[in-house]
Amino acid sequence: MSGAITDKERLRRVVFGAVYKTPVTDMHTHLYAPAFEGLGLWGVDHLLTYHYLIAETMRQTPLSHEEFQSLDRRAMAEHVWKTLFVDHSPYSEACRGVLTTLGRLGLDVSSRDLSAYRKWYDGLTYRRFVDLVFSAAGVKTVVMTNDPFDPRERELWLKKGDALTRDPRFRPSLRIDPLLFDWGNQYRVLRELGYDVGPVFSADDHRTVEETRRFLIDWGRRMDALYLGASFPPDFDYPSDSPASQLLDHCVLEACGRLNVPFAMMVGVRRRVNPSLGLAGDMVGRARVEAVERICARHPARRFFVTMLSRENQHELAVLARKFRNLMVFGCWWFLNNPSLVEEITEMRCELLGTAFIPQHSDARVLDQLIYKWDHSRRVIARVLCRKYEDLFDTGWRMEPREIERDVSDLLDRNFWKFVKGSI
Ligand code: FIX
Ligand code: ZN
Repeated sequence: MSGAITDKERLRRVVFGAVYKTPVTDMHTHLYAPAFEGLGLWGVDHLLTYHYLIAETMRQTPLSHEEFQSLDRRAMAEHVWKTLFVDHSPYSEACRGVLTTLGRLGLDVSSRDLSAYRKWYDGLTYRRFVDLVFSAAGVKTVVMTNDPFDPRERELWLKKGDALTRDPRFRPSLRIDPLLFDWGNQYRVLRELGYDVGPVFSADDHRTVEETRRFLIDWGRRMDALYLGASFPPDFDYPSDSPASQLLDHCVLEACGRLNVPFAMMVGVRRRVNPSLGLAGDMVGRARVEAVERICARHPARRFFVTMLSRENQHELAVLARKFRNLMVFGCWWFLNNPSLVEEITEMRCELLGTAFIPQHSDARVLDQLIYKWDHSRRVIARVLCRKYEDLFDTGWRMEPREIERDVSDLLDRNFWKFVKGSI
């Protein structure tokens, strides 16, 4: 091989270069395109009031949850800043992320001057900031989490339609947790939208089944959704008599087939174990990998993106992916998105799955976060891949840079698109 890499120093440079320069497709975020009129969050005050930081602040502040929640956004941000950054060292992942982001935006992190950071954003528009952040983060596409059960978002889709999907950097997904887990309330939304469904979901109620399928297909098409998705509690079982299991079998997976899109399962979240914390009140629990196994086995023609929230589920999930080619493992989700766990999980996935997985998504809620979430993840992924390629090098195998670049492009971008399209 003429251009083969013949020393480990060059090998490491090629690996880090490939990981840092490959444009990313970020397959799960809570970001919004500029057309979503103010739903998109950005700026240092939203960075500081990210729910991860609220959870950490509530462990160190004398304020009650209620007192903290009564503050306005600026006051909340100032309180988080004082509590987590001034009164204590900000070495938690979410704190460090704020500083990585500010530094990468060119701000003097050592100044600790929050008012100067705020001032820097003056005069910027969200639209202009999107250009800046996508370039700084090396992200080419993000997938949004689009929820037709959110009244504000539903109204925008009904009013603006495909005007919401014109920015190719923001691609929609159709999120359906409320349908699966709150039918008793959410069936009314479907009725308001003209779908003739009943107050109780039953597979024997053929009208409700048909109309629910029609709703999913209509909204999947309206959004041009790349996938349908939902999160699941640790005790989710499949198949079962639960409405969620019945809806999957009779409506959701049918709709995915008609739309020819995957279904994304995010498994292992226990919602609002501490309701007073709001979004920060969710918890992790070890889930049943057997439920994922059975849904992949029973629906071989369907494709499933799966991420699990519990560290204890990661090895089982990676082994399961060796059994089912219609299962694509993705991301180090939420409480796993910390360098020590990203490293452990990514190394295990490389050893079990080679290049056939998607190592990360950002789950960003604030646009600026794309910068740190991908900076921190690239650093770890590059470190792990270096070890894997060095081990390979020690066998006598020799690689060209283009082969490493190919592998990294698969991991950070192409595996997602090939799985969406059904070509792997
Ligand atoms: O279900 C989800 O999409 C979770 O990612 C969110 O509920 C969670 O709040 C989050 O943003 C975690 O990073
Ligand atoms: Zn999410």
